[in-house]
Amino acid sequence: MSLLKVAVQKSGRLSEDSLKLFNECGIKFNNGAKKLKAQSHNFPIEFLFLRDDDIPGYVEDGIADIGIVGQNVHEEYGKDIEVVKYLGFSKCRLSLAIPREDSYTDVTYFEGKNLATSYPVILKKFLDEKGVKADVHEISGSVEIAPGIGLAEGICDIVSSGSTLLSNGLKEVETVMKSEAVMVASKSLSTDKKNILNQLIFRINAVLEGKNKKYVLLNAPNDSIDKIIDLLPGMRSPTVLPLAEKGWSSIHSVISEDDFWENIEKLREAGAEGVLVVPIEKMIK
Ligand code: PRT
Ligand code: ZN
Repeated sequence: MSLLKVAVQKSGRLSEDSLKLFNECGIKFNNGAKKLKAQSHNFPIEFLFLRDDDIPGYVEDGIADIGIVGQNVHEEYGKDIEVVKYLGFSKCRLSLAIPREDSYTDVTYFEGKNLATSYPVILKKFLDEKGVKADVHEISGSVEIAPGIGLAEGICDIVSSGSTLLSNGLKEVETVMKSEAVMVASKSLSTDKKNILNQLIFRINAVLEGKNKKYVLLNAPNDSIDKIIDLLPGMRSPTVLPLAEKGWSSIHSVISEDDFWENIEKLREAGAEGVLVVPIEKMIK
């Protein structure tokens, strides 16, 4: 029986959410001592805990079969591996930033400038596409301090809330790429391993589908049922059950969180009351 070897970040911004995802997929393992490896006892998976920068290369070389990394790392290393699932966490962007006091019009600002980044491949590709020639210097950490110490005139770095740029006197002027965590896989998996990966992706889909959806239960007078059903299309069609009180029904449906907030006023106007919104743990279409 094959084991699918999964590379996840040992410690960092991706670690907790990556392990949480496997946990929500019902895949149990013991990672107590933060070892290099751990095997699940209820799913044919073995975890390898690595630095995120090493994951694309290890997946390409077959040391790991699949891995979880930021799209930024996947693009930068450009390994011959494929993205098999967008995971929706660790969202951020790779942006160009310049000193706050400088005025900015467009990307031609960067012509002939010195730029510091940990993502030279992605940045050079972006500048090439825009027809801008700049000097790109690779530095491995604390990119945001480069302009302050005279090392560069601008930077290209990961931005999430923007507070790191702000506290270093910088402003974000161009988004180079948007990123989220992705599952990457080797292009040469055996049939056995592909089957395990498909089972894993089936479970991940069920978890991700459930995340944005809510189970809604509400009471309504029978003559409002049609109007309410129009507002709650549900998976196939909503469930309608009679209440003990004559002339009233309980309506159950599944709705996305955004649609729920958009429709709540209309539901109330249509006669809905006693509305309950319940989280969904897994959803299989
Ligand atoms: O040790 P190892 O090499 O494994 O980890 P690492 O230090 O290289 O990576 P880590 O754990 O910092 O980030 C892993 C991945 O998380 C990145 O490749 C991104 O895909 C994603 N991610 C999401 C982020 C951020 N948000 C983020 N805010 N990566 C880094 N940052 C840093 C950024 O470099 C900057 O210093 O946070 C600062 C900006 O944050 P704000 O909120 O101030 O804008
Ligand atoms: Zn790293």
